[in-house]
Amino acid sequence: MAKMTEIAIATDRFLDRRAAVDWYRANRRRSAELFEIVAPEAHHDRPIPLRNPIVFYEGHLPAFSVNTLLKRGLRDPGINPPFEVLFERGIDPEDVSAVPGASAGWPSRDEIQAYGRAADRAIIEALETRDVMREDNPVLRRGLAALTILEHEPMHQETLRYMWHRLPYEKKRTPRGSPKPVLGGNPPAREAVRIPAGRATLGAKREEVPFGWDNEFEGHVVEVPEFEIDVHDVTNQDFLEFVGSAGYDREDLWSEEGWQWRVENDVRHPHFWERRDGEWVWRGQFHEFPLPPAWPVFVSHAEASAYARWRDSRLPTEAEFHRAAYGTPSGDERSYPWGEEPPDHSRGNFDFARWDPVPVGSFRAGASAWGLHDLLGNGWEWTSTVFGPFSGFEPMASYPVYSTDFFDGRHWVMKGGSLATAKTLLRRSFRNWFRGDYPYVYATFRCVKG
Ligand code: AVJ
Ligand code: FE
Repeated sequence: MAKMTEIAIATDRFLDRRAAVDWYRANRRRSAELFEIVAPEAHHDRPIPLRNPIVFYEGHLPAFSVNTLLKRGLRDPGINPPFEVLFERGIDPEDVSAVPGASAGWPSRDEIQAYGRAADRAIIEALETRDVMREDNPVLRRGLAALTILEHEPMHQETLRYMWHRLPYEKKRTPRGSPKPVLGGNPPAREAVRIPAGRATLGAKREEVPFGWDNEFEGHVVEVPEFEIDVHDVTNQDFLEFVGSAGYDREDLWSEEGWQWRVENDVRHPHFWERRDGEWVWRGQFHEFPLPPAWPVFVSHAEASAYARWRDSRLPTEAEFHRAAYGTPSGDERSYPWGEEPPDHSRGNFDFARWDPVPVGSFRAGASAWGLHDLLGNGWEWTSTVFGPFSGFEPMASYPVYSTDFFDGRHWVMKGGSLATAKTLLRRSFRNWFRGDYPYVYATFRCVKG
């Protein structure tokens, strides 16, 4: 697998302090811009009932960096210990009844921002001057804690974006210079390709990447039998057929939990869709559009699985996704679907270039060896693989609870990346996951047979 030059800020013995500080500052600037979008009075709102209110995240980002690099790594006392407990970790409850008490108890935004500024000064000083790379400390080995905080922040920039997506339009303002949406016309014809049996590498070897989250290790090779997979993600137009043929009323298409979620919440269409005067509209980040037929449909795992069954197919396994995305007819494997070159905006809709998706198949330069489109960007892709540890898994020293709590059989692996995924997270081994009934995230899917 090729070197990840874009983030080669650390080698076994050397951390490019300048690059680390630049990356940290760029992260903080992007987060600040995101918080500025939200109207002042809405910062204590909870746009997703299963997540903490917006203010939590403004505290969580600096507190996570303090907890991880300064306290766990450098064994400093911290900056504001009560904040470092309050803002330590987000929540992932099963249902709203398990969400801890409403807005009571959250500090003011001014206090949180003052904390953020103090944290930034201390983190930058540490990255510039302290011994943040030490072989004798597993938290600092190969710059682990520094790289953990540098990847954590962009990961939450995606959380913020899909959370903002749920805010009413009057509670946010469109940043100047935002690109115009590309609605497109009709989608390309539905098409599938046959992928012959062959090997796929999942995860990464610890020594082969500068950084990976714990669930990416150990890298290993699996044999994948032959299968047939969609060239494009399932589109709004495709999914409209499912809605039109009463897919939401047919219990036989749904898993037991999926059906329960559907009924209890009276789900009748994708969360991003709404009905207005007898027409479907798509609720974009800053505008509503007549349903763009060629955009990938964003749905929960439960909806994706029901649709796949309706089409007499199924979701790909994690291994099939790898084989389709990174495999080649010659048997070699690539670092990215298109080859070895690092991601840029000609390859897909990612790295915060847009607020909403674009039509499927918009990036010819992003196609895989088998001719599949949009494997990275535009929307994460649900798989049929339950999120679990690879053989050789060990909780990471810098943040041991990153994955383990989610190895509960109720979370599913998503691969690829969305419009709101930073390009630094687009490495082949990166794994994302959510509960099967989580409809808020920019997640789509494609169907497989065989
Ligand atoms: C990997 C996206 C599921 O948002 O819950 C952020 C990432 N973990 N802070 C999440 C995460 C701790 C996580 N996901
Ligand atoms: Fe976090």
